[in-house]
Amino acid sequence: MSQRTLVLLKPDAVARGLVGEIIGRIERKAGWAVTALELRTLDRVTLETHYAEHVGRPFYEPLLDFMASGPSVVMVVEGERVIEGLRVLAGPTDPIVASPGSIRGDYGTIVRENLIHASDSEESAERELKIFFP
Ligand code: YYY
Ligand code: MG
Repeated sequence: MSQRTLVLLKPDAVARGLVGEIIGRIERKAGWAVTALELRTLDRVTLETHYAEHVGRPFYEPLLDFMASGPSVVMVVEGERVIEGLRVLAGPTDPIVASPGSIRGDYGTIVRENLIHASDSEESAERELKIFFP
């Protein structure tokens, strides 16, 4: 079942020079392909829309400040079961509990600076792709 998902390589991934490493890992999954890619500093309105489910949470404002702090890589990735697969490749939200071998588990320590966003369901992917690629 081929799907499309929205992937963000967050400002920490770009600042740390991990973009090539992370994209390489995505590309090496059989049949997955990056079909759109742009370096973009995300604006407040885009981030508020994207993270609407978290409004009011204690981490919300620092998260938006962090996500606007520098350029991100905004991507569409397509392929077999790519929505579920990218969540597995990214690992759980907290990089300390994310398994080694996952992107967050291999490169992260701080929850806010967890390197990558990937849509968490078909509904989220459809919603988020429209936000970033209207
Ligand atoms: O989908 P995912 O990115 O794994 O986590 P969410 O629970 O949707 O949270 C979005 C984003 O918010 C997370 O990637 C880091 C940040 N965050 C945080 O800074 N502190 C928390 N306690 C929870 C999430
Ligand atoms: Mg989420």
